[in-house]
Amino acid sequence: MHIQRAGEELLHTLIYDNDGYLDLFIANAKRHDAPSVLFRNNGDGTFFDVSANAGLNIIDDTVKSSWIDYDNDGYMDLTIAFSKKSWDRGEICIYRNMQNGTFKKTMTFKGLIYAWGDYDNDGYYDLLVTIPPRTSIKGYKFNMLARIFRGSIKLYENKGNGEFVEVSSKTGFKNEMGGDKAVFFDYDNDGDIDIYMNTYDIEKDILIDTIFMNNGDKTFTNVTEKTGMIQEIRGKGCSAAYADYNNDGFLDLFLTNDKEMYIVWDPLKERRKGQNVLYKNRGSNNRWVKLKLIGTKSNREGLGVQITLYAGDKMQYRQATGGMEGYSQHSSVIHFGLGKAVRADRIEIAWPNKNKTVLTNVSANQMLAIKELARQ
Ligand SMILES: [Ca+2]
Ligand SMILES: [Ca+2]
Ligand SMILES: [Ca+2]
Ligand SMILES: [Ca+2]
Repeated sequence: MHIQRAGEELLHTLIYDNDGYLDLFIANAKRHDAPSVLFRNNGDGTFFDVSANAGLNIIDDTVKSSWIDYDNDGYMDLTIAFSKKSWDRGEICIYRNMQNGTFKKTMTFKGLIYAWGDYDNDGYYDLLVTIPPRTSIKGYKFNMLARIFRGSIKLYENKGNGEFVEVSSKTGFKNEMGGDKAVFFDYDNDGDIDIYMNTYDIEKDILIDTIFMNNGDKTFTNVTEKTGMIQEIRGKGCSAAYADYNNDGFLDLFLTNDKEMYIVWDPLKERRKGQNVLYKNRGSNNRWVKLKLIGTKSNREGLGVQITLYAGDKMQYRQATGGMEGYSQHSSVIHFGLGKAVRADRIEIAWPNKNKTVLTNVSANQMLAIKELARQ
């Protein structure tokens, strides 16, 4: 494989044709004037450029791309965020995998940043889209004519029939100035995925690390103060990645930061460099279970695997994406919070090549390595 493209590129492996070999998608920034490219893995150490046939040779200004199977048909679909010069600053496009080697753009959402996660535990991934606020001119504090434009935080519920319904106000996102980088993860292990997000305080001119706790009833509550996160953020939030770095069963958070002052530019203020931050999760009495997937017939990393877990009266659903998330990489271990349950009653693992693994009565607070067994 020879890639003759310079500049910013976003590489993502996936299994778009479910043949057990990981393929490669590379998005490109428009200023480099080169299209995105999809390489099919031939399985013999070589790759073949299938971008044109797949309909993915796109020339546009890509901010982020990632793979998720939004319609649960077992084929990974592609999400791409493009930067635009409109008020909402971007467009998030969903390209559906048509199962025949081609992709079709099925949906477009206004916004710049996105994250996928099943917030209501119905087995379909929902989409969170954020737009940061901005000012009409730099140095707005010194110019009476300058205006501040609010950004937004929008949550779209996936109805499972191809329809997405906006539920932002109902779920509690209405007063924020806007959002930026966001990540879904169950920080308190109660079985409902929560959200980490950068939000803004325009007056103080700072970005705020914010945790929105999922209340389990389709609403979120800002619990940042309770979590003990530091509120004097040192810079422009760049990326967030979760992993249980100390193996205590609670997901921890690593944040990277660029130079401070994102929205407001003040010539009298020195732009200090942002620091990276590792937040250790203090945990609780809630229980958990972790899965490490080992593919044999499907790809070795288990990418594209769909996992459904039942504990008590709760169902949870995850897709294995290797932890890929735009500018950061989460742990690839599949993590479930179980709340007070002492076991998961049933865990169903659907591998990309249609093999199925079913586990029953799995005790809480352990990590299991799950090897794919060939169909009998
Ligand atoms: Ca799909
Ligand atoms: Ca859902
Ligand atoms: Ca939670
Ligand atoms: Ca931890």
